[in-house]
Amino acid sequence: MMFRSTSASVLLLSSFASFAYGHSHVNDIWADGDHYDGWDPNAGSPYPNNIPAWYTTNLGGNPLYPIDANQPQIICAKGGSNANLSAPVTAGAEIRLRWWQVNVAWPTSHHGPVIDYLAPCNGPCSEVDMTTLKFVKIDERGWINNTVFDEGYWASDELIADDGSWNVRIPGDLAPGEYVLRQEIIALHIAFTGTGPYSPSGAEFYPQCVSLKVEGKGTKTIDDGVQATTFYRSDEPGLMLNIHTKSDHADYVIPGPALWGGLGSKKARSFTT
Ligand SMILES: *[C@@H]1O[C@H](CO)[C@@H](O)[C@H](O)[C@H]1NC(C)=O
Ligand SMILES: *[C@@H]1O[C@H](CO)[C@@H](O)[C@H](O)[C@H]1NC(C)=O
Ligand SMILES: [Cu+2]
Repeated sequence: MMFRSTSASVLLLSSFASFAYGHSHVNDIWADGDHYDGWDPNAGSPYPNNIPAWYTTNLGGNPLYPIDANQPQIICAKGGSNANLSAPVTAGAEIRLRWWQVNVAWPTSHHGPVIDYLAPCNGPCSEVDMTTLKFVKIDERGWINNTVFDEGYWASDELIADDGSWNVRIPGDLAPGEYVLRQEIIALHIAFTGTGPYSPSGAEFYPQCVSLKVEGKGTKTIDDGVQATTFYRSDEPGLMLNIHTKSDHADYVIPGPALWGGLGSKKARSFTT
């Protein structure tokens, strides 16, 4: 979250300024009982060659904004490039990603939805050209209820309550093969701003790609995916709103395509290995 306080809402904006460092990376990944390190662009150490988290140059934890929504950086974050390892996971199992900043979990101020997408690599994900990836949305969760915060309780708050982590289930009937999982938090705390780099809004996108090798006896292939650069319209209602005016956002529409193949919004609530 890097911004200049140029709008009339200087007071409100400055109250978020203390979070201006590093809250955009997945630090841990669990799949089929194995733990993998994530990639922290701020750590100062070389990118490890044996992790499934895609490389990014997202120094400082800078988010992407609606002006980036139709640009290649929305696919797998700024400077995104392929991970060498695809983590084995059984179709039907849960993957758990933990979002982390320097010493704490995701910042409470950054309320918003958590969304998961999946794209087949049609070969090794380590070699796929990310601009050819066609994703389907396999999970989404947005506003939950009007408790706890003035802005209400959101998927991001559930993530914080679960040790900064978010679980997503790989569809049980998915055909074996290598896939890119793209998990994304969209923070809406300054989505009401609409000037300069935040034009038309200050919604913040935090995508992270993870390469997976799905195993099992499933037969369902993903043939109807779309490119990540077409997920969002920069001025859509789910990106242009002021969440601070009320705690009831029952009318909130999660951005992006419809859930794949009639999947319901059924995020797993607990993680067991
Ligand atoms: C992947 O492995 C190859 C061969 O070992 C290496 O040259 C390349 O730099 C690695 N890529 C990353 C992103 O680590
Ligand atoms: C609001 O959602 C939270 C998190 O899921 C839950 O713990 C709480 O019971 C819910 N409150 C109401 C009134 O539904
Ligand atoms: Cu931020």
